[in-house]
Parts: sequence; structure tokens; C-alpha cells
Amino acid sequence: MADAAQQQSTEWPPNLVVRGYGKFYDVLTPHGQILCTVRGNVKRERRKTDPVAVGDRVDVTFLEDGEGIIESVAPRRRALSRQARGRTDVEQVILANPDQLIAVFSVAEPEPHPRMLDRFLLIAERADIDSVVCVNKIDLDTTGELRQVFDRYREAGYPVVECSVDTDEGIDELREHLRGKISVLAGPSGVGKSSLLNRIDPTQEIRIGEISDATGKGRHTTTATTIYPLADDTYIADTPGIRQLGLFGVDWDHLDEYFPEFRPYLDDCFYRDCTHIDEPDCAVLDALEAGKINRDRYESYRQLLRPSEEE
Ligand SMILES: Nc1nc2c(ncn2[C@@H]2O[C@H](COP(=O)(O)OP(=O)(O)OP(=O)(O)O)[C@@H](O)[C@H]2O)c(=O)[nH]1
Ligand SMILES: [Mg+2]
Ligand SMILES: [Zn+2]
Repeated sequence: MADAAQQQSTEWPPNLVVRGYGKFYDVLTPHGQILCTVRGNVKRERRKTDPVAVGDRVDVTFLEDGEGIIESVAPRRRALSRQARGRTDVEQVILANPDQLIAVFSVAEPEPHPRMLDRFLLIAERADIDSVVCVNKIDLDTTGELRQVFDRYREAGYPVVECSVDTDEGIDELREHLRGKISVLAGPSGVGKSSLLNRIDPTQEIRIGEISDATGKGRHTTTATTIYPLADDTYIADTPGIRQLGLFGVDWDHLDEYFPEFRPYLDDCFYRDCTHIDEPDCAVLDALEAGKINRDRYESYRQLLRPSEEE
């Protein structure tokens, strides 16, 4: 362990990519933040992924004019990624090297989208990234009914934080989850990701958007992923709202393992390669019948595995 840790500390450059603008990147270095371009070979060597992504650790050459050049990118420890649009074999990195995903959804305006949340949790499980479900705008849920769709995630074992930027409820709890980690706030447009960040650290003054009266959806106000340092060892990335989450790198034969609430049962199915759809003596289906696995989450699993079938 000590050896591995030591090795990593020597290989892990301190410079952190905090924002990208086309060809340019803001890189936070021990000597301050500098604007960098990327050496050509870095791009040539990394065609199946974003050559440089926000959250990457990089080696830089400092130029005399205060700018820099990214010479190389340290191997990513992990990455929260989606599929690049129209390219099944190309990875689009949402954030490199996060410790945890804060999946933000709202109880209303826009209304909850549990299938998309399931997909977020899946890409995080796949990449070995912890998740926290953040249910925002609970001020719009005066009866407490709207937030019930998120109960399934608590049942599945995920931490669920209910909060409101307007009333401040849950903000301290969210802050606790962030401490000492690199977190990525992700979710649909308009759920309040940037508003939460402003509330957590009012010095940031990040632009927030409006909700369209016509569609009840957000207006994609945040356009580039940006990492904000909050305190020593605490970083948070704000990301643009996502419309569709293309799954990248999911091993469909092991989809069941990405549903943490299924895991206790997976060794007890009669067939070793049980898909838990219609096999006899299936421990997952038994757990479902016994009410130990939430039916909506199971349906989400089934739909992911057999997308063509009617729900
Ligand atoms: N009622 C209510 N409105 C909120 C809350 N949090 C955010 N909003 C509003 O929701 C709208 C969208 O907020 P943003 O922070 O821009 O949402 P976002 O998730 O960053 O959206 P994108 O950047 O487009 O992905 C703004 O009008 C906020 O004022 C909340 O807790 N309660
Ligand atoms: Mg935003
Ligand atoms: Zn089974």
C-alpha cells in the first residue's frame, strides 16, 4: 500500500485542469492559475477519449508570457463518462478523477426523471465512483409527495439529501458530503446545480438560469464544466445540464452488478449467468417478490437490458 501511494504521489502532477474552452484550458498550478494549450502529440495519442478533460492532472511547461503548454496527461484514476454523440466507441469525459457524483434532480421545475437518474448512477457504479442523490427544490413540495419518487434510491442504499436553495434546508448536509473530496454536480438543466454551488460558497457568483414557462425545463445556462476549489482538498465541479445520457463502457453481461441492491442476491440464482428476467430459481426475482428490491428500480434494470420490450 505504502509503495503504491508513494509511487502515485510522484506520478501525480499537482496541476489540475479546471476548465476548458475549445483549444484552451485553465490549469490550476501551485504557482496560480494559467491558460494553457495542448502539445499536439497528446491529442494524437488519445483518440478514443477526450485528450484533455476537466479534472485531469497534467504536466505543463510554463511560458514566459504567463501561459503554458500541457505536455502530458496523468493516467486517469477514474472518470465519469458518457458516450460521445453518435460514436459508440468514443468516450466523452464529464469529469476526470472525481471522488463522487452528486446527482442533482429537482422535485419539480423540471419534474423528476428517475430513468435518467438510474443511468447516472449506473455510469458512476461502472466507473467505481460513489454517488449521492441530491433532491433539490423541496420548497416546491409542500405536501412531501413529490419527493417520494426518490425513496427508491434510499432503499437501494444511496445517500439521499433533500435540499432547497431557497430555504437553505439540507445545504449543511450537502456540505458535509463534499468535505475533502472532488465532487461532480451533474443532472438535467434547471435543477439548480449552479444555484447549489453559489449557496454552498457564496463567493463564487456563478451564473444561474431561468426555467422556461413553456416547457418547465432549464435553459442550459452552464455551458462548460468548471472545477471550483472550495477549501483545502475540497473541489466541486459544476457541469452543463444533460439532455440525454449515452451509456459508455457498460458491460451488459454484468449490468446486475451495477445495481447495488441486487448484489446480495447475485450468488444465489440457480443459473450462474442468470439475467433475472424469467429464469427459474432466481434470487433477484424472489427478492423482488418479497419486497426487498424496489420494483421501479427493477423495471429500470429490465428496460436497460431489454430496451425493445414494452414497459
Ligand atoms: N424554488 C426553487 N428554485 C430553485 C432552487 N434552486 C434553484 N432554483 C431555480 O432554478 C433555476 C435554475 O437554476 P440553475 O442553478 O441555473 O440550474 P442548473 O442546474 O445549474 O441549470 P443548467 O446550468 O442549465 O444545467 C433558477 O431560476 C433558480 O433560481 C430551489 O431550491 N428552489
Ligand atoms: Mg448551471
Ligand atoms: Zn437471477
